[in-house]
Parts: sequence; C-alpha cells; structure tokens
Amino acid sequence: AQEPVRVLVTGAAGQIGYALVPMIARGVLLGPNQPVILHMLDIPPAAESLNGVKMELVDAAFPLLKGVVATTDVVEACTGVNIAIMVGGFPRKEGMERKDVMSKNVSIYKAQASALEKHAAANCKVLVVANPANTNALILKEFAPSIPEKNISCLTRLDHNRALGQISERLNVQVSEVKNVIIWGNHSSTQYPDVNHATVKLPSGEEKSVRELVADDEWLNGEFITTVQQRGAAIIKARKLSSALSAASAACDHIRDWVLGTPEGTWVSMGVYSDGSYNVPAGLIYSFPVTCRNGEWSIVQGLSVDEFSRKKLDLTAEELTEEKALAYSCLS
Ligand code: NAX
Repeated sequence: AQEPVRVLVTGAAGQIGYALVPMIARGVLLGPNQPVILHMLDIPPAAESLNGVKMELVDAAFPLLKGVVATTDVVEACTGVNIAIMVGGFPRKEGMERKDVMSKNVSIYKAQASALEKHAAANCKVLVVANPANTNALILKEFAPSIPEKNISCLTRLDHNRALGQISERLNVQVSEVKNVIIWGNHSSTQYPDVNHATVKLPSGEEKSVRELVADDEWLNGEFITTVQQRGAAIIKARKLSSALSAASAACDHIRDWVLGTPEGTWVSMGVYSDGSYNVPAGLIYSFPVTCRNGEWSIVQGLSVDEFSRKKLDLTAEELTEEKALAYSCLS
C-alpha cells in the first residue's frame, strides 16, 4: 500500500476549508489510490468549529483518509507535511486601510513560513490561496529560505478556470474542450486573462483558435476580460459570500497538475517566482503559463505577446511591485 501523504490546510474552519477538506479526503487532490492524512490549522476563536469539521470528516468515513490532525498550534500543524495549502489569512474588513491588512498578513505568513521551514517534510510543496495571494506567497518564500523557491506558489487557477468557463459558455462547447488560456500577473482585478493562444477542440477532432471561433475581438478584449477579472465580486453579490467551492476545486487542480503533471500540449496558470521570463521583473510571484512534469513546473517559453497584452502584463507587474514594497514596509 502507498504511504499516506500529509496535507496541511490552514484556515480549515473557513468557507474554502470546508469545501476543500472533503475533496482532499476523497482523492480529488492526488488521485483515488493515494491515502492522505489531513492536517488542519485554524486560530483559537475557530477551534470549536474546526473540531466540528474534524467530526464530520470522521462521520464521512472516507476510505483514503488515514488520519486527521486538527489544531491551533502552528508547529503541530506543519510537522511532516508534504503539501501545504495556505487558505488562512486576515480578510480586509470595511474601513480598513490596505496597509493594515497587509501588515496582518505579513506577520501571519512570516510566522507560518518559519514553521514550515523548520517542521515540514523536505521538498514540501506550498500553495498560497489567501489574499493577497501573490504577496503572501512572496513573504512566505522570503522567510523560508531553505524551501526551494520552485516549491512556493500561489493560486490563479481559479481565474484560469473562470476564463475557460466564459469561453465555453460563449461558444457553447464543453469546457473540457477549451485549453491554453493564460492568467498573467496578480490574483487581483489587474490580472490579465489572455486568450491569444487558447484553442477549442471541435467534435471533428480539429483544434481551432478561440479568437477565430469567437470572431468578436471587441468582446474578447473587453467584456470577457472584465468578467473574469471581476468574477469574484459577482459571486459575492450573488451569494453574499465569496467563492468557495470553485476556489477549493481550483486548489485541487493546481496541486494535482503540479504533482501528477499537465497533459501533453496543455498548460495551466500558476503564480510562481519570476525569473524574468516575458520581461516580468524577477523576484515577484507572478502568474505565468506553466507545464508540469515530475513534480516541477516550468514557464512556457516563446509565446508571442502583442502590444495590447504587453501593456496588461506590465500593469499587473507594477501592482505587484507596489504590493511587494508595501509588504516590506510592514516588516520594518
Ligand atoms: P474565511 O474567512 O471563511 O476563512 C478563513 C479562515 O482562516 C478562518 O477560519 C480564520 O479563522 C482562519 N485564519 C485566520 N487567520 C489564521 C491564521 N493565522 N492561521 C490559520 N488560520 C487562520 O475565508 P474563505 O472564504 O475561506 O477565504 C480564505 C482566503 O482565500 C481569503 O484570504 C480569500 O480572500 C482567499 N481567496 C483566494 C482566492 C484565490 O483564487 N487565490 C479565491 C477565493 C478566496 O477569495
């Protein structure tokens, strides 16, 4: 039998946590043959609720779930974990300054970085979901210098999946036949959803470009982009709660593809440490198109970037540079 993989979920008593932990325990994250042990972390005010989630996990009798650690102790939560999904954070509340929210998250991610660095399994892979996701991941990277930078990422797969969904709805094709959209940059409203290389597989088996099939550049360069950028707000308006099941599902997609690989000819979007590819400043956590193999991502190289796209790549990079400066100013 395979050894169980230990998966940490922080903020596990929250909305996304509640949707995510059953997916992990069912094998959505690592496949139907991989046993898992769940490590769930939350803060003391949520301890009782976290224990309730643990009770439900027991009640669900998941065959793949070999153990549950539910704790408010960061060290206990991080010990021996192979995968860490960081969903816990400090949300922006009405009337709060951006700097105050940043400052709270910087201190959370600094502390959790140290705990992961000291206590996680060697080669632990980290996915940051909590906002500001890119910058939280950057802080985590800075304060866990012994974790390889290749192992630290943030979630933009939800935005990627939203873009696939919009194209699928517009063309009235199955979402599984749409591929190779790209989310560039920050998981914020400056992100750039790019369809210039995206394709659809037609029933005949032929692959056609999304631009050609949609045949409406005005929509693709306008409403499509803003719909994807503002989808989170639209969900809040409709549900009076922010996206949870789609975020949990995207987190599973992100880790699964990272660990098990992307299909031949398909790329996905991940927030990763920039090496300067596509003239994006090095040293930011920026969302790029990536393929994954043998547990490692690589940025897809050589895609053409037109003038329209260039401006959008730069705009979201500028925002991330500014966020990085704000985060650093919170450290001093
Ligand atoms: P909730 O407020 O429902 O849950 C957050 C949980 O984190 C709470 O249970 C809270 O007690 C816990 N928490 C707070 N500080 C903690 C700490 N220091 N250590 C451990 N746990 C801590 O929020 P939810 O809707 O689940 O969203 C979680 C995060 O995901 C938010 O930051 C949200 O902005 C972010 N999102 C990111 C997305 C992405 O695509 N990257 C999309 C969805 C979501 O908006």
